[in-house]
Amino acid sequence: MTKPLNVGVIGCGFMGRTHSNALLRVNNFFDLEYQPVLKAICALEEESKLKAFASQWGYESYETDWHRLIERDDIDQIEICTPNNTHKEIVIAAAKAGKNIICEKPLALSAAEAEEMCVAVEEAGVPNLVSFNYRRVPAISLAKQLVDEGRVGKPFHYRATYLQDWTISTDVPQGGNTLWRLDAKVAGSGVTGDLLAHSIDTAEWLNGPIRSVVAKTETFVKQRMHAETGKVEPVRIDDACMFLAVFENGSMGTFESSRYARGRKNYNTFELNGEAGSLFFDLEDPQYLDYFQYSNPSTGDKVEDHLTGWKRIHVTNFEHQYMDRYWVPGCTIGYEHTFINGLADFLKGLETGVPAQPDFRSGLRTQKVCDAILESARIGQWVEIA
Ligand code: SOE
Repeated sequence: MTKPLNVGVIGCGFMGRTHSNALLRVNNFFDLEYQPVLKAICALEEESKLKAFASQWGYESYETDWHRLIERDDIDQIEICTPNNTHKEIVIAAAKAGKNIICEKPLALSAAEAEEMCVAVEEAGVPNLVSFNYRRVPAISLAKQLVDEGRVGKPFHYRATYLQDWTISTDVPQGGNTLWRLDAKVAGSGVTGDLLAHSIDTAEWLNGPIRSVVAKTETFVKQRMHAETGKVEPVRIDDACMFLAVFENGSMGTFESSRYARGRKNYNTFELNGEAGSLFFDLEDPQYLDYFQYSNPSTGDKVEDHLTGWKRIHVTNFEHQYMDRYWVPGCTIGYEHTFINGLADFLKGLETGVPAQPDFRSGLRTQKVCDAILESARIGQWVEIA
């Protein structure tokens, strides 16, 4: 017998859809004690649009004011899919009301805000998760497993890129629907909070904490029309950011992110080079993890010979994390499944009492690194992570 878990989702854009889909599908694929019920969708939308969204995704009701949603006794869990500048207030209210909370990334506009949010959920004792969905790509889970098994060994280099190209045109306005990502007041930062936050979360998960960074940011288009005011306004987000990092384990990192990399749509890659082996992943080819083995992790003996080379692992076997829940080996899953997998982990955490990660406290790390990057770009010096 499953237990119903009544969910209210706030936001009905791109992320509102990914979360709605996960809520609908999770029990089809995972055996879980809890069964989400799509109780209410909430957004600041025209009523007709909201009604259409509710009916398309099967929500029982809709709300136009998130305060009202949080006050409702028939809601157990809140999922926050709204612009970044709204996260803190919603989280604090939802925590006070005793709701479980899943919040989209980046958790907050700054580490100071994120700290307040951590305190709120910890004082209220409510389960919480930051939705860094790429941890739930099976090939990235496999990378984590290989690191934990010692197959990379002592790490030397971590190299990440996160490239897109959708803001190159000077005609793209800032502000409003989806384009709030270009408005610093709403997004907090540009590629640093939006894209590098993903790269940092993955990097720290695989390679441990970053100790210090030095960064350079650039804003290529200095002014854009603001969709809400109709006026041309200065652009204050970072369009591109490059930073160097030193990890606590002594390895060195390079990170590059841009929304001006013509032809790159969601090119999120990483490579980790260690003494025993190397790993490479590319989100535009997400079914594969590339692995180079130099030595045996248990004996340390060199295994390199004339057949040695990079191995492309098609991550679709039942042995690969999450893949036994889906089809048969060789048959792939996609972007939307990373949200289903994340929700399944969260619901399992409710069941077992072992919280899914990254919870807010762990997500705060990424926020601190983002703050340090922006500070370093501002002062032109290395900055230690607080
Ligand atoms: C930005 O274009 C964006 O939608 C990010 O906000 C998401 O987090 C990323 O996964 C895809 O790109």
